Amino acid sequence: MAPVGERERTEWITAKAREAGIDLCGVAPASRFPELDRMTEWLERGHAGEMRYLHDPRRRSLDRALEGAKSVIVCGASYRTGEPLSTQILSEGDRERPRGWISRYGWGDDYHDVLLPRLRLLLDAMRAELGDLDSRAYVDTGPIVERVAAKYAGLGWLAKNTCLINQKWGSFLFLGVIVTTLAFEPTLGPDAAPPPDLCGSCRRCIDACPTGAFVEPYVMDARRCIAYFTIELRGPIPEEFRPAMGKMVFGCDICQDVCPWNQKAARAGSATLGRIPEFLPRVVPPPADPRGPAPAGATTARATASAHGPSGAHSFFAPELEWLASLDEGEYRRVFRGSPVKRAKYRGLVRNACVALGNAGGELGPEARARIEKLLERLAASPDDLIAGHARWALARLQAVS
Ligand code: B12
Ligand code: SF4
Ligand code: SF4
Repeated sequence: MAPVGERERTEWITAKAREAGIDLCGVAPASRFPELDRMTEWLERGHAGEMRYLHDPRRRSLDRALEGAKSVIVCGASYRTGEPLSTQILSEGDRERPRGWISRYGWGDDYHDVLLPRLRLLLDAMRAELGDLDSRAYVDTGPIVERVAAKYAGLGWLAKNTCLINQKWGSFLFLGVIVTTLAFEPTLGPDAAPPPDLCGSCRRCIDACPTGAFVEPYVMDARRCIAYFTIELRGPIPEEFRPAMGKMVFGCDICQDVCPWNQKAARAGSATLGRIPEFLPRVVPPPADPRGPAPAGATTARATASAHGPSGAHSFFAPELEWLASLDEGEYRRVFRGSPVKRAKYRGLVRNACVALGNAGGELGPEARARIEKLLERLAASPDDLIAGHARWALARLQAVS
């Protein structure tokens, strides 16, 4: 029987989401959220950097995103796997094979490709059971500030590191939304307040951010964030920030890794591990021998706990920096097909790997240093100015710490 009342619809969609493998689901009314009133000032201060799409005026209220919108269904999928945190791994260093850090959210398959089909399953079920309504599903791609919607759907609080944190699951959550003209009962009920802010007096994320990206608690200047530099920025990374980037080659997890709520979720063990296997770190088989059988296709195996895959294979978990810096464009495409890392583009990723190699100087043994200098000299002669410039910077930095 089709769910008729607003409350029944909400119970029904929440159960459907669970069936689709989604860890969290809630419904918010498509009303004006007070956080969005701060958006204009945030943009005027220039905090969005080159992310022009954030200026889209539809992002400031849900009814501008979809005319007649009544509800927004928000889904959260955990991407927390059993692997250690960046703060545990990178401090160890590796004299012979320095390793970089791909942010946890980039280890597995592209979350858009994993979450959107699940949201579309919900959309199909809604159309079949509730009639032909105007609804749209988005994961990042729509003019919606998903974390704000998630707060009012009861999924968590907007924390000082600007992430949405759920008390049980922590913040390693991907969010996706369905905006619809059909009314569902809000999960929090008509008068209930959203989940309380549990940051309290803590400020670990603010103090740990290596580039000082939080201009005040709850406010990020994206132009100082390593995730922005390594993923969104297409040109050169400002030199003043390069040393502080350490060995981050795609995104950054520090302000989440130091958060007690993620550490608490980790201590809870398997109860808070995500249910979606596509988010486990990929392992890339070595390129096929040109004299051998057909080339290996997209990445297949997954590494669950180790930094290394089978012999000759590379894991996305703490990958070798020399491997990343020496990829050619064809190999880059093979390795990162269907991965979030492809957003950085080839030249962006090699740029990032050069910076990380420059920052690895202090820990290198003599053989590794000689090999890396040779690699950077080759990249410094690249016809691509972006790669060549960052390779030259890395060489100079290595020499400065010798
Ligand atoms: C642009 C963007 C980025 C940018 C900017 C980040 C940012 N803080 O906005 C960059 C590239 C830096 C980035 C980084 C990351 N991102 Co991102 N990103 C987005 C995107 C596409 C839009 C977010 C947005 O609209 N930002 C605009 C600003 C205005 O939002 P805001 O920071 O929340 O700003 C508000 C506050 O400053 C507040 N405010 C202003 N003044 C004051 C004062 C006080 C006192 C208070 C209380 C508040 C306040 O008002 C502002 C307006 O609402 C969303 C997807 C989506 N469509 O929502 C994903 C999204 C937010 N990102 C996500 C992820 C996973 C990441 C990374 C973890 C990836 C990584 N590891 O590198 C990092 C996390 C870094 C961090 N600490 O936020 C997830 C977050 C999930 C979660 N649990 O929160 C999202 C939702 C993607 C998804 N679909 O899952 N991201
Ligand atoms: S992602 Fe890294 S650089 Fe960006 S705010 Fe968090 S700690 Fe700072
Ligand atoms: S580290 Fe502390 S202040 Fe930062 S988000 Fe976590 S609880 Fe909040």
